[in-house]
Amino acid sequence: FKVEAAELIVARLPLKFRFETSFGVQTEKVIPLLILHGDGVQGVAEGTMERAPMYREETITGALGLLREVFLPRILGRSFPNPEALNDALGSFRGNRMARAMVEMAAWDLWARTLGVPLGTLLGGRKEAVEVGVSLGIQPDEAATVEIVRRHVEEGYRRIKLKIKPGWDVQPVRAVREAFPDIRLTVDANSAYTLADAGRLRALDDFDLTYIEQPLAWDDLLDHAELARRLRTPLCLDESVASARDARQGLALGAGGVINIKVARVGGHAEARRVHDIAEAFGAPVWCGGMLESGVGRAHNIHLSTLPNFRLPGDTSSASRYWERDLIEEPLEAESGLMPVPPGPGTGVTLDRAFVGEIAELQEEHRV
Ligand code: OSB
Ligand code: MG
Repeated sequence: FKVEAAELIVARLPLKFRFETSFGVQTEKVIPLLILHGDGVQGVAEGTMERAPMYREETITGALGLLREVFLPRILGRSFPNPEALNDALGSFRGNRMARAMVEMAAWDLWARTLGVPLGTLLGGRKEAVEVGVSLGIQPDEAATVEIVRRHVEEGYRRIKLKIKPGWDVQPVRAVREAFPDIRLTVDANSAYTLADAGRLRALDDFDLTYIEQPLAWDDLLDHAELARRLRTPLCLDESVASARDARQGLALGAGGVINIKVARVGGHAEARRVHDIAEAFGAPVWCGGMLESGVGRAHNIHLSTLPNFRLPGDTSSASRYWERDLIEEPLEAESGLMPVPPGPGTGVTLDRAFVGEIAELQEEHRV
């Protein structure tokens, strides 16, 4: 496929809900998009970095500069046999995996559309629908937590994940477990604890959680391994796995028994598949995380989730939960906790150019 031109867009969408996590409150999403134009087809990807480096170290401003000045000049006007060759052309630049993933993921979509094949099929996936759960932000109190869980359990989500932070952990988990003894329940701390909190975290062992997601520092593996030895509940790594090597070392250390794969966090689909394969070799299940993406990023996530070791429900819940209006034309709605894989070539979804044009705060075209 040939990369003839690229478009960079930044759109903003208000969230339907207030999303509170251990690192703050979010009420809108700033969404960077990259469109790569080939011969009569285009590939689209979404950046999952945010304005501020809260989740990991990357930022939207940094990614835009890097794309303009370094990544796009290396690929514009060139032809590549496949997305991995394009990724190689980005050289051995360090870090910045989310920025790099924008290029790599758009290239996968472009290539799959060139070949007329669904992205998931090209990655080696087989499912026609994937199991999904939901990630629920911190609520004002126990009653509100039980209520919002009830709504999502009734909608059929196959796993409920509660955000926790020090001072708000055992209380919501106990309340939800008492109300719903049989649901698949997990928690996500987004790195809010340290090893000194091991006693507090051990109290969570009483509630039959499937895993505790990223309790310790975003760049730590060793302390997670120590914590894992002190708890019965498995740990799930999110922030701390930025590569297949991190996954191998984390699993070898016993830092986690489960991995949340976010395709952009690890630098794209090829690296995500390597993380998937390594986890499979260790007998560890993976699931597909999310970053409150628009339909563009969510479609990529759904296709990736069709690989066989995605054995636990992902975070890609229905688009209508997040937005009044999505950036794509197709609805991405789960039915009884099953999210259909959008059919057709590539990601199977179409950017709503008119709507994106209306809400874009930046739109630029790059060509050689
Ligand atoms: O830790 O998984 C996380 C959202 C933004 C940043 C980090 C995380 C999340 C979520 C939301 O949990 C998942 C989603 O609904 O997309
Ligand atoms: Mg997480």
